[in-house]
Amino acid sequence: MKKNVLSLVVLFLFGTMSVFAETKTEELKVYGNCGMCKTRIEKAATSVEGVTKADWDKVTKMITVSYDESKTDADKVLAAIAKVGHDTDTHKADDAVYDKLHGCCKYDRPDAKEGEEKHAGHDHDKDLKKSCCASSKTKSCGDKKK
Ligand SMILES: [Cu+2]
Repeated sequence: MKKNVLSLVVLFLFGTMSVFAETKTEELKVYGNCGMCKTRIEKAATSVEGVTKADWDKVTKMITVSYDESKTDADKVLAAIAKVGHDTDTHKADDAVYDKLHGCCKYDRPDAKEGEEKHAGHDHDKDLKKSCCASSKTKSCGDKKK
């Protein structure tokens, strides 16, 4: 008898959950540098059907996304973000796409190949970061592409 009550409670809980599960909010790791990255990442995330909110933090490198679970999932969101050049823990951006990013957006890739991504001796990217990414304002970077 007690078991029956318990399973009823469990069933009830699941029922309640599915009502609230329509919109799911998750925090996910996305690699990037500056305000331009933020714009690019959030634009990619919100372009996924079902995503209602996307907010990327350039300090923590975490994106908070809210989406309709019946329409999409975290995997699709991360895939869309990787497509515009930003690595995530589950999806890697194409090298070609990454290479086209603005200088100050060339974040340190989590799986950077030794000697290839990091040139010892000169540090263009560091200087760029200092000059164009010191400010959190998106425009300060000056989008040079296209
Ligand atoms: Cu950037």
